[in-house]
Amino acid sequence: MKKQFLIYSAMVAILAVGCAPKSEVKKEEKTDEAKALAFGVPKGNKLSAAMKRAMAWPERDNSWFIEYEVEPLKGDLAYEEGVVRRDPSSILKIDGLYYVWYSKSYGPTQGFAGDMEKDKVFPWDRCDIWYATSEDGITWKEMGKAVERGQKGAYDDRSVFTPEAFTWGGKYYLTYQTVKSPYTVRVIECVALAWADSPHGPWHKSEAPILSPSQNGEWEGTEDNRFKVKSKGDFDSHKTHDPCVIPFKGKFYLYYKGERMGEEITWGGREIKHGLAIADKPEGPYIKSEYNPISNSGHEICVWPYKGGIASLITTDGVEKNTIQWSPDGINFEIMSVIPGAPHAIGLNRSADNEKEPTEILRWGLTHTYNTPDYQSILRFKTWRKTFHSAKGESSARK
Ligand code: AAL
Repeated sequence: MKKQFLIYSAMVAILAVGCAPKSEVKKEEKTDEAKALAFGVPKGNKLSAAMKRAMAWPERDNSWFIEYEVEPLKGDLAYEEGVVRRDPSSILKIDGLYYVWYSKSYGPTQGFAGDMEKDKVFPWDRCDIWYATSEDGITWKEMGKAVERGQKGAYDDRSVFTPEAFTWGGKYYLTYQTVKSPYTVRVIECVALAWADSPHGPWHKSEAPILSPSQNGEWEGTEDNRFKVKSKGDFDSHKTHDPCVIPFKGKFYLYYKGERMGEEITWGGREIKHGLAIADKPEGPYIKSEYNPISNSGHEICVWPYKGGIASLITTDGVEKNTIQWSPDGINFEIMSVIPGAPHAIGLNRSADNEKEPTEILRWGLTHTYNTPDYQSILRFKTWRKTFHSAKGESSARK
């Protein structure tokens, strides 16, 4: 038993040192006995399964834990009935002005019961990518279309949506989702790229998608039903979504969400995982990582560089939803904190000093909300570190 405990303790120590960002590796690791006492385990007691898990977590560090609230935007991005504005990109600060790109469409959604050639099947169907600017991140001025759907017959002729933005080498890049008409249930969704010399465009679109689903499952029958499969294939066999490129370690890391043919409900949510594809140049080619999938949960991608690695806020689906994770290499992520309810579809403020502390980049940013099932609008969120809990009227002072 004692030997087992020693082997387990060694594993825990390796895990803790291996996982923690460099700055947080304490010079002197506490002994397991000291750790157990710090957790309030009575001296000499055995460790329950829960306490073994607690001891395997990185050093008790509160800096990854946040609370948040959302507020409506003002100006052109305030909620407008009849208009969909959703899935904001990262916010770039250029010459003192904030820029955001987003999906925009008009009118109600009919869904999949009618004519998929003519109807609008989702709020993100029949979208173009628009952009807006702001001096304070609260009041926004809509500037017009950035990237439009392609001509009939093109790979992006039906909808271009869910953009992300980054800059590199003096150029501006947008990555986004594409769909070719008709927008059926079984249609594949790909990722494309556009680039420009100015945030105001003109934008040059990639001739073909830069990332596509693996499509290595097999549909059963010809009914337009995504649950009927002979085989499911990889985690991204059906759709590749929510692209976000981070320049990292001299390469370009494209994080994305994979949807699977024959998707099921697992762990109480949709069967969703994140993938990574890496390129030497911003325009690609992007090669899917041999470590894919790099998450077991999640939905929209929300990733940022921190302490030489990559942090990721995982929301919505899967057993690890509502956690912030960190990896030293952009691939092997460990849970750092749990964030109840975490905002979705986040557009991060890329001008933040994100090395200041783990969640500095989350101090404020953009998210979206469903005002009605048909219409969504962009909101601002703000977060703060959770540092105390006290009853009404009770002092929160510790000394
Ligand atoms: C979002 C994103 C993608 C999906 C749809 C629009 O939450 O995951 O963008 O395709 O919903």
